[in-house]
Amino acid sequence: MNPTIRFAKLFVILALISQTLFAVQQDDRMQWWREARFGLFIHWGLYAVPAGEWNGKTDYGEWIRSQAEIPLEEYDKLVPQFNPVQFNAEEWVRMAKAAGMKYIVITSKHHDGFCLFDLKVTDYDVMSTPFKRDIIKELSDACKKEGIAFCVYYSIMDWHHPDYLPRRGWEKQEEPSKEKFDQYVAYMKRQLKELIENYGPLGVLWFDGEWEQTEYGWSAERGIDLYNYVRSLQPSIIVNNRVGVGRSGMQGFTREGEFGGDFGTPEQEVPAMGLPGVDWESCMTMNRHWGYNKHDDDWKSGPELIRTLTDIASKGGNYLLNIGPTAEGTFPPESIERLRSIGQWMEKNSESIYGTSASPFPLLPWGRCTQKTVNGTTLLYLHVFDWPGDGKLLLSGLLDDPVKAYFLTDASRSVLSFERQGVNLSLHIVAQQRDPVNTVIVLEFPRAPEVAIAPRIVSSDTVFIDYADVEFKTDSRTTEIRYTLDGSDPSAQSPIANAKLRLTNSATVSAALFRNGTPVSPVARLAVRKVATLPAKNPTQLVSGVRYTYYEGDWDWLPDFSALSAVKKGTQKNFDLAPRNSGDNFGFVFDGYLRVLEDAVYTFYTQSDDGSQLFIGDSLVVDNDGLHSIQERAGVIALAAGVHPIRVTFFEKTGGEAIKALYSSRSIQLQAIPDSILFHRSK
Ligand code: FHN
Repeated sequence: MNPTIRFAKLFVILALISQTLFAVQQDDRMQWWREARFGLFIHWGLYAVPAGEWNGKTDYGEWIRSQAEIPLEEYDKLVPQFNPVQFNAEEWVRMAKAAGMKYIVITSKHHDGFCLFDLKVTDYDVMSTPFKRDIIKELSDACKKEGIAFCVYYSIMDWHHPDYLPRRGWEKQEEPSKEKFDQYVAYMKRQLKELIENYGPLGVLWFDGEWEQTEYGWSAERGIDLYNYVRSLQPSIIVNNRVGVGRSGMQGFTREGEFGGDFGTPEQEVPAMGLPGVDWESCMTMNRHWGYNKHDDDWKSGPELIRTLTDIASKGGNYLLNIGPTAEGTFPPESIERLRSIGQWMEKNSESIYGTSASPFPLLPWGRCTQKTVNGTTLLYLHVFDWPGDGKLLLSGLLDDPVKAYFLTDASRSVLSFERQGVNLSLHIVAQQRDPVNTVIVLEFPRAPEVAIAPRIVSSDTVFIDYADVEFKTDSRTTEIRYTLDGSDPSAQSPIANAKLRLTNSATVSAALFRNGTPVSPVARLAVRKVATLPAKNPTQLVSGVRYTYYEGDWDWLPDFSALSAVKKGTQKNFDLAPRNSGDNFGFVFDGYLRVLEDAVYTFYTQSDDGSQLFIGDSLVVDNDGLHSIQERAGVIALAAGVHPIRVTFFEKTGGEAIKALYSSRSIQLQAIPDSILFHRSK
């Protein structure tokens, strides 16, 4: 065999082996975390002393120094006031464990830069307070004693360290530089080395504060470097996606093509559906604040928290539930009560949460479902929130009968009867075992049951100028997919989908699963549209770059810039944040022309903090408006080859700021719109 071919074959084999080995190592490392499903988040630090109140305003939390614009020397007066003499690590851990929590993530350093552990690299830590006890050490020891995984939150953003920039928008700005930020990263690495070597092994390193991306500061490259660094110190450590810059805002998942660490981090929300094969954890507060706020009485109830835990587990995620302890070192009584309420339910039902994976059902109107396989038997755990009035619990699409059904809390495992009507199975459930919050019923199967859910219709394009290739997908093993193209429901006479379809006209594709000529699943639908391209304008006297107009103002949404007076105008290569006077309360309008080389459907994106919009000609293609951390939105438009007007608008209120415009097409891989295709008219 030709040596080159032999080498190529060997290379492919080695690549496959290393990919498999990586996946196995990844699974081994993540296993305890995936099985845990439930953890305690603790936000604690100097900000507990003011307890949310400053100069008469009472809605602050852990962001108090930034939001109340407290100068550093003023904020540091909290150091001698931090003396949580009632802190008892073992008591905290016991309460978390009794609630069914398997890991604890505590803020070792939040954005204010203050550290709850004894450090050599800085005195801005708990040993400089009257308390003089190493909180992280005590909590780490208590976790080890109780068999709870000890994990730490660590903020990349640091409002105290002189080498972290940008400073807060209201502070005196300093000239940033890559070298200066490199020094800060070196400081971070020294801190993390002390954390891992003196308090480890850590379960999770929960990074945060990654969103202030600047040309000199935090970036994807720095994130990957830091991930590799901490993994080199402890290979088994798990790291969230906020180590990099790929997180899509509070939705929390990692944007396609970006580095995402080991798991996604939705915040204060639960995704509508889980993503198969993607690890994620929703972090949420019990009231409205992460850090302690003595005025915040807006507490979620125990039942609500139990159902949230169930909802998250039913989608294959973890729940990181937060407590903000007081300056005295205690959990708020309301938090203790909720831990107790969750614990009472978990004591009887935890097997329906731990080690489970996502529901095989798309949606269940009366509750949720989790599942696991034990010794070859597949167990479905039905979580009944809303009890059926007629005592019949409907499971539509369950094509296999369970060999056994019973209430999880029924020690006698008395069998529940059920009846089948076609693809629907209904369980007869009498109310004697009912739990008012969440009643768990177990269905046992000899193998994973088949659930007929609507097939997935996947199209290369939903908008096209020439053709769209459509495929049909299902996990079902015993059915066939039949489809129509006119929006009508498929029937036993409709064609079977057994190959890719190339559509050259607009269509509404409908598809369903059939077994023996009978439809057994809901109908899936997808509209695909054939469109004409927008004609090019092809203006003359073009020169490279775009025009920018800079404005200042305090907005929560993009303003009508045409009604405002410009502060500054100029030209620059791309849609970047041009030189500006402040880090907050400003906006830009970028105007110019974009050259595309072929007739095609183009997808445009903006990634921005705060709001942005992108127009081609008069068409609003991307709407990413509003107050948010880094968030990506996209839109499509068909363009004829040539030059088209493009306009990008952007505003920043406070905190991190960033704007990036990207595009893609069938022949262009997702990328920032290059300088080389951006122009403006010289006159
Ligand atoms: O800014 C922080 C906030 O203070 C808190 O720590 C949350 C918890 O995930 N994370 C950031 C906001 O996304």
